[in-house]
Amino acid sequence: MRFIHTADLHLGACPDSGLPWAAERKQALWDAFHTIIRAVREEGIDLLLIAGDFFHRRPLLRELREVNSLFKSIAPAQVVIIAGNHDCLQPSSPYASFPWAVNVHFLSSRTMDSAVLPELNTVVHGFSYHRPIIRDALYDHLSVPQDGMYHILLAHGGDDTHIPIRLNALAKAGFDYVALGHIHQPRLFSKAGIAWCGSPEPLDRTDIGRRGYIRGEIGAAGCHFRWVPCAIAEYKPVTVTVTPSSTSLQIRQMLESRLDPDPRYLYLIRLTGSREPDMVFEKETIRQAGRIVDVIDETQPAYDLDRLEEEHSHDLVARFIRELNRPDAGDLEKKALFYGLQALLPPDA
Ligand SMILES: [Mn+2]
Repeated sequence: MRFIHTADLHLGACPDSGLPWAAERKQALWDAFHTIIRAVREEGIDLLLIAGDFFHRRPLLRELREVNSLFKSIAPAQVVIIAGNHDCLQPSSPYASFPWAVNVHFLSSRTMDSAVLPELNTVVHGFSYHRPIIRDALYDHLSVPQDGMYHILLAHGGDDTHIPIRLNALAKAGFDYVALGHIHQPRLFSKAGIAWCGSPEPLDRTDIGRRGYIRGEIGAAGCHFRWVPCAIAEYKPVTVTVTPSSTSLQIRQMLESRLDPDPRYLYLIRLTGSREPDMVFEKETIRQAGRIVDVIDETQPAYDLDRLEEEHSHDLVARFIRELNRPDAGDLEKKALFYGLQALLPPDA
């Protein structure tokens, strides 16, 4: 029995909203779904598992019609879905009453339910979120019958406010495979047969690294699965160390030669090092170096402390510098020193 496990597609989300490529990013989430549907069709997949947060928020009726017609097109492959915290099943959601195709099994109950798939000798267990926050460890005390069928758990969560998950407890429950959603980075526990597949496309600038889905097989030899990359975009953090002579234009030119111009890469730039005390780096100038989602300035002002101490030998500034600029000063003291000097000194110091 061959399966594809996906989750956290967040259809309808708008990553990089306000940036010039935002429309492309929104479309990329739908493209990821189309890629998975194509993989099901072309690779002879029997079962498509969607472990929550299929939609970023309550789906629209027309969106459900859209996905349902694609699900219908991959029959006889079976599809099992649960709702996660983002697309949780509130009473007014069209999720609750949608007439799905016969090969689609939506586990809409708020308590453990199952989809029995006799043609695949498989039972998929799971339930849906009906509210965005669930603090109870609802997956901690499960066990499956030894009835000769394959048992899969479809589940969503893994942090304190979205069903805390203990891997040890899950591993003991006896599932052939546990298909998890909610965590956007892929995390595979091959021996335990448990995995978070991660989102197939990164959702925002904190979603660093590659994204994809899981393809697996359950048979007499047990369950084997691997992660398959499919994302169009990839967010990459880049740190730039500046010096007191650096300017915004220089940083932009340096980045132009350093960043891969392939539009799939989206960069998050972090500036570190020391700058002229009155230097303000212009983010818009730096951004022109490529597809840069943000520029975070963590530079420290390069004060000439000896000169300042001499010039201010009769006031608070010199005492402040002596107090904080000790050879054993840590990062916190250095920061306090820079912030303190910014506050104490007139703007043209
Ligand atoms: Mn989630």
